[in-house]
Amino acid sequence: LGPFGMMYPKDSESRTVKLLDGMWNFRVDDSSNRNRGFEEKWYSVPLRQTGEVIPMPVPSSYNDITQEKRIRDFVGWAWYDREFFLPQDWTSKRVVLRVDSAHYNAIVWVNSVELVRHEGGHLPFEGEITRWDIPIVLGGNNRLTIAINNTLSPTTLPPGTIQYQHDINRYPEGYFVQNLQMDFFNYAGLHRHIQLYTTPKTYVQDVIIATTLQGLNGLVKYTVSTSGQPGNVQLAVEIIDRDGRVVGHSNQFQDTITVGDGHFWWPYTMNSSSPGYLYTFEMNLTLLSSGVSDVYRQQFGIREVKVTDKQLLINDRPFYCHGVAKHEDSDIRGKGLDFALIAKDFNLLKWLGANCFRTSHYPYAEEIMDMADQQGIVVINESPGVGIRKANNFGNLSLAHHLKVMDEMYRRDKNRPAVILWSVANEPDTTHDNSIYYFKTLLSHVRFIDSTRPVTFVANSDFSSEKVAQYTDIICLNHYNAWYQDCSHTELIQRQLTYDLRQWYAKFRKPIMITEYGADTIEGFHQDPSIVFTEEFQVEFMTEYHKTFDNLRHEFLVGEMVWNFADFMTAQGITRAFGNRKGIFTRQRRPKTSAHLLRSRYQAMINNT
Ligand code: GCB
Repeated sequence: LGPFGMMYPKDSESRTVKLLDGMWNFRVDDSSNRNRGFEEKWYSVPLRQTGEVIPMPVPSSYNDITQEKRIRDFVGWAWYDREFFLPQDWTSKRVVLRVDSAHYNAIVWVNSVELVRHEGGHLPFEGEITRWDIPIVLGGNNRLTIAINNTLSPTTLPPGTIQYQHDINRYPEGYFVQNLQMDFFNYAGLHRHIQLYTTPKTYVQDVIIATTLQGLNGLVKYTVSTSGQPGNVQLAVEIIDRDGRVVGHSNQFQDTITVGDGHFWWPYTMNSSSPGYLYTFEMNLTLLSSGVSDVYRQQFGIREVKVTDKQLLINDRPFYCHGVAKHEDSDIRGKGLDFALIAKDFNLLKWLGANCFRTSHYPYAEEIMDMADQQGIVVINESPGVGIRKANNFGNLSLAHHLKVMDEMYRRDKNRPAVILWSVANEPDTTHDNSIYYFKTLLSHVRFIDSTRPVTFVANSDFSSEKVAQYTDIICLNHYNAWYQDCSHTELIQRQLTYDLRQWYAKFRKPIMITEYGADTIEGFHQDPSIVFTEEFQVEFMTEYHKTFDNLRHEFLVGEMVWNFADFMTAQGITRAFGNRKGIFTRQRRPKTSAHLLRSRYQAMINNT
């Protein structure tokens, strides 16, 4: 996992955070070999970026910002740079640059020297800029350059392919397109915050907190790792409740603290008076020779997740997930982090009465995960392993990268109470023989690094040919009866869905969750009797699914999630009119009729729990 725990940068007595959000310089490298930026060293300080650079907001996807198709649909290296000032009084500090998300491959330079590289678009990475070989200027300006490449290949996550066209009568020389194996636009850019933060030279690197319940008490087992040697440093740990009371403490790097009569972390639908209760785990590390301390405060919740053969239990009580599958997606900013959008989406989740969402189909921003922790919204945390369908996606290179991504996800989100389930992939071809070794290895690896949460993948295979589901803890299924099969025939939904789910249960004997069901619907389209794409059809379609869910809920069904929370952008194609329109909200978050249907269903469920 590397030495660092990827703790989220936070201000404290010993740490300062400086955000580098704002307008950066930007250009795409659309030269014929797509390599001009490296040949001309666009990262080098005296040259900076040559040619025309344009202002580009960070965080944001770059695709929808300009009026140029070549930028929207660009495939290759895009270059960002900016200056930043380093205060003189950071002299005795360790200074780290953290990139919360850069899609997909990224190389970072500080003052022309390469700082760090990273593969993967949805997880943070960082590098220490006070490293000996980086010529930083304290009390002056420095230059930061980040080149990102959004090309998806058979070994990236998500995978994709580059298809060259060799017919020179019909295509110009070297013509290629990026083919996707997923149903969302491949937005690219510096999608989340870029931050600088300081720590003392001896600092807290990471903390892993795992909780269990013992009657009314919470057992908080933790491991703190630090850059200092045990004999040279002293650690003080305190657990502090919401009212600022110290309810537990220790001086050990590894220990179990009992929090008597603890406030457990509950989903808001299971305990509306005190949902999402978070404690603070405060670490104070002192270097004995100098007396310099590092202070870091990590939020956590006391809760326990268990799975039986037909139930999902949170704190030993059955939990039924009624929620949505989402995307990070909106007008103009694409997948760019936006606090207004985050707040709006959580307000809409509450308005609906949703108690859970899936991070389909990649890890979401940490700021979104924080809201889920705080508000008691349960999260199925999904990796970017979407569309692993071709035989060459099951190779060793793909697997090695997928294992690394799961490590990075765990490293980032391990202490989040909201995360109750890891999903390693969405709709892989698990009827393929090559998928068995791939997924057995992946699922057992995740169980090995995290024994406190169940693990799954999201399937859309037929129960009869499924080869991997037996290795999961919960079966997650996407079903599109009366949409992709028997289109428009809502009268078949109950029969087909009931048959299928019972077969799945009979074969695997594990709880089942429906992680997707939905129908494309254009707001304002109406017809009675309903036809596909109308608001009436979406309502009728969902109503049939709901009847089935209600029948199976008391047997083995542990959750339902509509596809999708909101309309979202996809690649252009003849089946997608302005993107995927299965949202119950429009892309601008306006409710379709179906949102009202779901709201009355979910609100009634809350009142019955
Ligand atoms: C699915 C995929 C999702 C698609 C959806 C659809 O099964 O998991 O990414 O967007 O179907 O609408 O086709």
